[in-house]
Amino acid sequence: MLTLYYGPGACSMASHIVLEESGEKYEPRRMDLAKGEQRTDSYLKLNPLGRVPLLILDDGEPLPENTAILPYLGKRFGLWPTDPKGEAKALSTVGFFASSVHPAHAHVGRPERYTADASAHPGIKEQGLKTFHGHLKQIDGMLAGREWIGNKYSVLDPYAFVFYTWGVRRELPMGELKNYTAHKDRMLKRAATQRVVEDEKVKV
Ligand SMILES: N[C@@H](CCC(=O)N[C@@H](CS)C(=O)NCC(=O)O)C(=O)O
Repeated sequence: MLTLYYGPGACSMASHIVLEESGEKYEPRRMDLAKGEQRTDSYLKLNPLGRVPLLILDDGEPLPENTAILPYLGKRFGLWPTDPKGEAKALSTVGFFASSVHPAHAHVGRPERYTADASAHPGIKEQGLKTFHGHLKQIDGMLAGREWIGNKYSVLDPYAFVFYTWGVRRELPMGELKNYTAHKDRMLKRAATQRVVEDEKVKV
């Protein structure tokens, strides 16, 4: 059985939604990131990176990083393209989300990662928010004229949904992003998304 370590409202919500939707029995393990549970010795033994999500595979082996976890879950549950071009495009999107969109937001929430000089934090946060907003607009563009990020619903969609909720959290004018807002509404019609949003107490 799979186990997912997740933090409410964190990027792990993507894997949480996928697992919830899979119909497979799994063990959800909630982490209190604000309390620093991700830095306890017992957790660091499982994931020395000290982050969520962490997926524990059936044989007990830990797998960190969205870039690995989401394709793995997608392949397991039929939520990942099977043709080479479709798969390459999905990996391209996962790479963009994990290495551009997510770190832009980290500048807003974790400026101390980028400089020890606290007087520079407001500038880092401000620029991070602008960059993050720009990426959300790009995602809105990716969704123009389509229901889902790929040709059909896949693990990319819960991942995109996470960033929408972060835009709401940062009080960005998300309603202006019409395609992305319609995508968020489609996500919210899915029972698994509803259950996870309720469980993680996420504002959308
Ligand atoms: N590259 C990692 C980043 C994971 C990450 O930064 N997770 C955040 C939550 S969204 C976290 O665990 N933060 C806790 C911390 O930084 O202490 C991935 O995409 O899986």
